[in-house]
Amino acid sequence: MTITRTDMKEDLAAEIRRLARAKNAVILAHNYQMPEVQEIADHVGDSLGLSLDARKTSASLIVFCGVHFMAESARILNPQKKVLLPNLAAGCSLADSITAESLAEWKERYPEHTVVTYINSTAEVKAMSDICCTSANAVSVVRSLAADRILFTPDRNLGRWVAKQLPGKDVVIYDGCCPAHDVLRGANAAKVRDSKKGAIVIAHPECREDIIEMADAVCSTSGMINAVERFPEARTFVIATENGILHQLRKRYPDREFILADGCIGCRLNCPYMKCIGLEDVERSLREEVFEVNVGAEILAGARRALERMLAVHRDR
Ligand code: CIZ
Repeated sequence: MTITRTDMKEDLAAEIRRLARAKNAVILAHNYQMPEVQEIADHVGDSLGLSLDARKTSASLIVFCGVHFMAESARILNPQKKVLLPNLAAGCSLADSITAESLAEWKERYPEHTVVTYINSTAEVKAMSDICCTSANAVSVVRSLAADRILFTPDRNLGRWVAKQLPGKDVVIYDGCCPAHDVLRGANAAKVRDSKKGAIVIAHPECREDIIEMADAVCSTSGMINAVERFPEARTFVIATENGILHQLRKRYPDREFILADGCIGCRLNCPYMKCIGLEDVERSLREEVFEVNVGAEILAGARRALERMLAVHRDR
């Protein structure tokens, strides 16, 4: 009998599920993870959905298949639980574009402004912020604030999108970005769209303004999956975000065509950090209980306050 790569993957996936049951663990995976990792997860979603899943789980162990700040947020919302990140190399260029020092400098420049920080940031930066947001709730979070002067960090594209929708707010925007989104240009995406008659463009708000302007829908990754239903006549969708999302889109809508807005199979719309976790890492993570994500008490309390304020915007609705 020949043992194929598929057999090996299936064995590994079965072992992961066995370990997760034995250890009362929940596996959370972001929409950008590799398809085989999404398949073994209990929940797959965007930052907001996964934060909510992390908060309501009764599991004692959370294995977070995403990038570091996501596992850190799960830990902040569940300080009594053990949170594991299967590969410590899973960082985030956007989160690294702002530090506690650079935020302190911006806060000094804009002392009257309320600091709204995108969840794609370190715990230290969250702790220095008034409130957090995700791409799914950035507009409603800023709208909910009594303050009119906002310092939005760290993603400049998301900040511009929020500011455009809330003209009554004076939004100062920090200069960070996600390279996997910022690389895309409108001219490139328009060429892809025009090659398919009637194609609909769905974009993530981390994309540049020229992409946002041509998009038929702008949403978080989970919002993008749901947005397809708003266009029942459309057969082809041009997707402006990281290539990992294609797995959920094709699974949920097997009769539709999804193509990436850069026209190639994710060679540019690719986050190397999101792809550092493989099934072997998840299996080891569960077996050895590595790598535990910890946050110091003082920073945890500050970051939790900013995250809880964000979650309250949903509760209050
Ligand atoms: O999943 C998304 O939409 C991303 C990349 C961020 C978020 O805020 O959820």
